[in-house]
Formats: sequence, structure tokens, C-alpha cells
Amino acid sequence: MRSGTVAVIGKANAGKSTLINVLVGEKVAIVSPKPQTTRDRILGVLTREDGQIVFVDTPGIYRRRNALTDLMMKTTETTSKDVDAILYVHDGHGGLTDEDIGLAGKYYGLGIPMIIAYTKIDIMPAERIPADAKALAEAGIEADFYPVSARRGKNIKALEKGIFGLLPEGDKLFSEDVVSDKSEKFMIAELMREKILLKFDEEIPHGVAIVVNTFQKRENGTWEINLDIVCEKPNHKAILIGKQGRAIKEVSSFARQDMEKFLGAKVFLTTYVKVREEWSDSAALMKELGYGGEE
Ligand SMILES: Nc1nc2c(ncn2[C@@H]2O[C@H](COP(=O)(O)OP(=O)(O)OP(=O)(O)O)[C@@H](O)[C@H]2O)c(=O)[nH]1
Ligand SMILES: [Mg+2]
Repeated sequence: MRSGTVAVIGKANAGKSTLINVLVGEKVAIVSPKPQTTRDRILGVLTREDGQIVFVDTPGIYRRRNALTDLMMKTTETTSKDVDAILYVHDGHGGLTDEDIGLAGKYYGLGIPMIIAYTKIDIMPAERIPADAKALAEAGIEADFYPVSARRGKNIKALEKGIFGLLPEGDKLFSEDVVSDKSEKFMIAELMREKILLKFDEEIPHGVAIVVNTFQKRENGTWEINLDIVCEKPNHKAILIGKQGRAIKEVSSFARQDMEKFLGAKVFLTTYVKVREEWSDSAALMKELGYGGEE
């Protein structure tokens, strides 16, 4: 039996969380077309008869903007050093620059067994794949290279096999019914944030935190959920609410549908938009909003 932890590392928006969801077979992390979707370290557990892979999703590598980004990058750095293997995710469709090669090289250089998932091959010319594989190898990055598409489920089985091959002999770390280390309440907040990421332009979702105030199952089996959408500026609040509350109604309705799917029961969701100026640059406010509490 082989078991171990695998840090999933790569640039922001590379497709790390999507790949973990597909490998695990369940949604453990939210996904969006905007960079900086993942803020926390999230475990996704894949159990087979003969072993277990504990994926550690990390915030994508991104330019520093504020205290929140700093904290996110620190999470990624510490995670990458404290695992049995690294799954380095590269967005093949985005091209391969010297900077990309440098970044992959940096993690390869840690001396931890590493595998490369070259993803999004469903939306790029196949001819480029061998050339990019060669460029990485020529730069001294001799990690096994797997072209995959998380969206189309292509080559995922082969990648899984490759990852198991890097892990040490050992017993499972989690019981087999566990797929994530995060609570239902955490996922509820994340589903709300996902819908905001999908609906609004970058500046707004980057400054949003979700605080779940009520998360309660009623006797009849339905859920009562009340949450705050905390943003950084009064004009962001106005945009989040929208004309006659239309924007907030729309995102709340999409979020509620996903929450119902996730909890398998009817949800009564109320949302409230609040302003906490510059929370993402204040360590104390960040902590209050649930970031950086687990040092
Ligand atoms: N076409 C295509 N799109 C993909 C694939 N994998 C991910 N995507 C898209 O790429 C975008 C980013 O995906 P995420 O999984 O959120 O990326 P991430 O690396 O976790 O991003 P951060 O958490 O921000 O670092 C989303 O719009 C996904 O739908 C793929 O295999 N094919
Ligand atoms: Mg992510």
C-alpha cells in the first residue's frame, strides 16, 4: 500500500483546483476563471484499495498585492516543503515562458519527488505539447510529464498512477469516507465566494470575504443559512447589491442552488453586504474574517 501527501502547486488560474476535484471525484475546492480563487490550503483525499493520495490544494502563485496575498503565498511556500511529493500544474494553453520554466525549476529544485501535469490540452494545439515537454527537460526539470485535460477527463487515470508511483509505502492517513478536511460550513462560504468570482470583475471578488453567521439544520431537514458578504469599499457594496438588489439576488440564488446540491436538502439563504475598509491589508481583520488563523 502506498500513501502520502501531495502539494498541488502552480501559477494562479493554472487549473489546480479543477484537477484535484476531478482526481478526487468530488468538488472539494471552488473553481473560477479568475486568479486567486483558492485562498486556503485545502485537502482533497483520494482513496483506493491499495493506497491513498492526500492532495493539498494551494493558492496559485501570483504577484503580491496586499497582506492577504502575502499570507496566501506563504501558505503555498510552506506547504510545498512539507509533503511527500509535488504535483506541479502548468496551464499548457497559456504557453510556456522562461518565467514558467524558472518557476517549475524552483519547485523541482526542492528535491521532493515531482510530477508535472500539463493541463487544458483540450483548448490548445497538440503539436505544442512535445516541444514544451522538451523545453522543460532541457532546463534540467526531469519530472515525469503528463498532458491532461481536467475538463474532458483526459489522461487523469495515468496521472493518478504516476502520482501513486511517487509515494512511499505506508498506511492510509484518513479513513476512506473522508474526501476533505474542511467543514460543511467552510464549503458553504466558498460556494458563495465562487458565485461572486463568476459574476463580478476582479477587484470586487479579490476584496470579498464571507462570514457565515447561521448554519443550522431545522427539524424538518431544511437548512437555515445566514451570511455576510464583507467587501472593502462602499462602491463595491453598491455594485454587489446592484440596481434594486438584482445582482445580490442573482448570485445568492446561484449559490443557494449549489448549497442545496452540496447539502442534499433545501436551503433558506439570507445574505447581507457589509463594508470593512481594507480588511485584506490588516492582519487583525483578516484573522477575524477567518484567514491566517492556523499558524
Ligand atoms: N478548457 C479547460 N479549462 C480548464 C481546465 N482545468 C481548469 N480549467 C479552467 O481554468 C480556470 C481556472 O481553474 P482553477 O481550477 O480555479 O485554477 P487554480 O489553479 O485552482 O486557480 P487559483 O486557485 O486561482 O490559483 C477555470 O475557469 C477552469 O474551468 C481544463 O482542463 N480545460
Ligand atoms: Mg484553486
